[in-house]
Amino acid sequence: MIDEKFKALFNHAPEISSFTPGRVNLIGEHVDYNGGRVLPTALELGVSLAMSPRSDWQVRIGSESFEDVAKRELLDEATDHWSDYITGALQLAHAEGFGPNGANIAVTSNLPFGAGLSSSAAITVGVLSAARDLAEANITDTEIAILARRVENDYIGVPCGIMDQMAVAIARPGQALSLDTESLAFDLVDLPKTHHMAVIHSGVVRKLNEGRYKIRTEECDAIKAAAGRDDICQMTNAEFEALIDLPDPIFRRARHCVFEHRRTLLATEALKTGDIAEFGELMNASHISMRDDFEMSVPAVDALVADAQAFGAIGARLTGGGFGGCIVACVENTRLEAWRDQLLAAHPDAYWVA
Ligand code: GAF
Repeated sequence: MIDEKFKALFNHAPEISSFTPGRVNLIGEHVDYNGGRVLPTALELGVSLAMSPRSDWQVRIGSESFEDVAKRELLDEATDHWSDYITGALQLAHAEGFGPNGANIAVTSNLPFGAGLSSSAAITVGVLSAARDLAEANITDTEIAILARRVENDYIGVPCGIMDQMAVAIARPGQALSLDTESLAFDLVDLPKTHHMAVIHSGVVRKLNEGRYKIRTEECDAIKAAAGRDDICQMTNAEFEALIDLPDPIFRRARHCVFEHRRTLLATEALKTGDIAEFGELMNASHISMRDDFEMSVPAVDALVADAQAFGAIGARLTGGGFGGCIVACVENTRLEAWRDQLLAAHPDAYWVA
């Protein structure tokens, strides 16, 4: 499919093509830039990409979702255009010594727009991995994820953590990636076969570069300055309580970071021991913390989560960067269809993703 698309655009076959999944985070939100633990899993949906190198410092990018082929130069600065993610990734691959001197690229995605399912990480990781594989360079998936984060932080200008890039580079459907975002040590945990992790879009579109994500990272910087450490999620009770005089909302943001990290550790253990009821309760508690302490939810998402729980999910919560996007709910297989129909009937703007 993607190879055909590439041929139609560029009149020759690609030298490499690949698929990179999107991700959904099961628990552990806004802790990945604060030294905490996260638990994302890969989706079946994602980004397909085909590429062939050029030697003239030009980049040509065609996509199904956008009509024209974008014409960029390899060393272009970011222009706030969708093609920045690809140009930035190629530019960094080149600067690191393994990328080509330009490229033709076709890209298609079946991830919904503005959903918080890491389509941008799937693109940057996909481009960097394709460049690595073309050059047969000896670079690990973790190193690719670190480079992809640099594209977001330094080229695009979004101060995101490392979760999304690690998730799409390493996780596979059916397994959750239990990731220590400080050391980048990880292990893969099987998801229960008796339950689904359902992903539903609230209908509220959000973008990470629209400002509110950055404000949360700045609030966490204030906690870091007060605590004298970057890994604020790892604070003990005494260290956390010593911050009681921080002004509102900074203290509440700190409370979210410390307890969301601990919830994620407990949820990972619950998954490993098959305690799905406990896992669900931790998801519900995570949503309350995101809603009240981190204030990263919106009313449409809160209503969707409340009904997801009321209609029989074991647990449900907002997932991803927040301020709209998707919820994730843990639902028994046998109840999934009835649950979904009831939920979508009650929320006409919401739709089923995965
Ligand atoms: C976005 C960011 F890109 C991640 O790094 C992470 O902070 C997440 O929001 C919230 O957990 O997806």
